[in-house]
Amino acid sequence: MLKEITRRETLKQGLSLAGFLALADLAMPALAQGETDVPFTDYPMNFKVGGNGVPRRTFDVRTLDGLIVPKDQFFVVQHFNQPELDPNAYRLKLTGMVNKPTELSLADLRKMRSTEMVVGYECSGDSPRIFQALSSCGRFTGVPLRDVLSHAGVGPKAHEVVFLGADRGEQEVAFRQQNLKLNQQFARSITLENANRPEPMLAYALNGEPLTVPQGAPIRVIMPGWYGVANVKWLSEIHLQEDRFVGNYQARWYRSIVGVGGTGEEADLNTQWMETEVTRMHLKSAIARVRKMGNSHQILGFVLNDGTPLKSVEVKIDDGPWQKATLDPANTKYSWKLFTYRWESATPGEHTIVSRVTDEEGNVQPTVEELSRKKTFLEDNSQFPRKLTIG
Ligand SMILES: Nc1nc2c(c(=O)[nH]1)N[C@H]1C(S)=C(S)[C@@H](COP(=O)(O)O)O[C@H]1N2
Ligand SMILES: [Mo]
Repeated sequence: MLKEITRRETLKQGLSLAGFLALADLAMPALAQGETDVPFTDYPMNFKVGGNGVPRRTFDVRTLDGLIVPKDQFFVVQHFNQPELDPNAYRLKLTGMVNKPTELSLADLRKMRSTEMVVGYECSGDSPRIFQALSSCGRFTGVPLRDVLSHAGVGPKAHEVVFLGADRGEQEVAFRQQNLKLNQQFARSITLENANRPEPMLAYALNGEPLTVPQGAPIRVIMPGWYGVANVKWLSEIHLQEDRFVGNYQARWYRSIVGVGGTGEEADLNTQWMETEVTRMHLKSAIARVRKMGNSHQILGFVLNDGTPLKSVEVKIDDGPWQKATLDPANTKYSWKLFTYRWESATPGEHTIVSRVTDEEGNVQPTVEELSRKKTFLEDNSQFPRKLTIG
């Protein structure tokens, strides 16, 4: 817990990059003949996960090269340890308001109807600050969550589905003047309504291979369209209850505080402070790489969102107009959505390029300025200007 407090303090001071990342070597991707990547000049050229005691892995978006991130490059984040569960002894418990308390082995789950989906997601702490390095996309295979729930039978009063991970650690839990140090399992919840949608799954494979231990083996939750924190790894128990679950990582650690109305000054009587849970991903686009191809440059980037169809992705060069980018036809509803823009006759010198995405419900990716009323750092989907020099 000490390291998390330290991180929170660090973030408060705006030194988050140091908390997340440390400098180290990382290989750049191979390119086709005659193509070269134009390096970003505002980027720490080499970076990897900071120590902090908890093994994390970042994905260098400059290596983006298709919808699927290789399994050994997919980003990894968690709060506690990475428990190694024996797949033969593994049992998923279904407890609480179920018709019959049930234990399912890995073989039981693999026998059930399987589903497969390309899903892209990011940690809600991902942001331009850390060069979007806590995001990835892969093909997950598993069992639809609602099949597992109906197998155990959902009791008539159940409303809330709580997922418990096998990982545990000390959490500092504040109650008024008390500060309790509790050793607890990682736990998150969703409503029964969300659990019964067709997409959520209990996954056992990524890109066609069994999950590794850091990825939550042998079974994890995948909530397509949601921030990473919903995807509980090392799933050991699903608990059904009537009331809302308000655990530390549900109701307190993962929330945003945004001022609405008035001036947005902290003491302003006309500003309403909205405190919301971290659930579905907020609409984001980011430029990942710029590749010189013959006489033109290709700008490649990705979009992450909740699955709402997109209206447009646009790219702006310096003070020029917003220009339409092209979405990759291989994109799927819950994948990250790749886009390209052909930049013709780029003039030598320094340039700033930025992308912006709009969905069919009229949501537009905000600028940093437009997000300034959010007082907390999670869910930072602000536009991400990049700098580069054309030779
Ligand atoms: N059991 C467990 N699951 C967890 C977490 C955790 O600490 N414990 N962290 C969550 C968070 S904050 C994120 S962003 C995602 C990261 O998933 P990944 O490591 O597969 O990329 O896992 C989520 N699932
Ligand atoms: Mo996260």
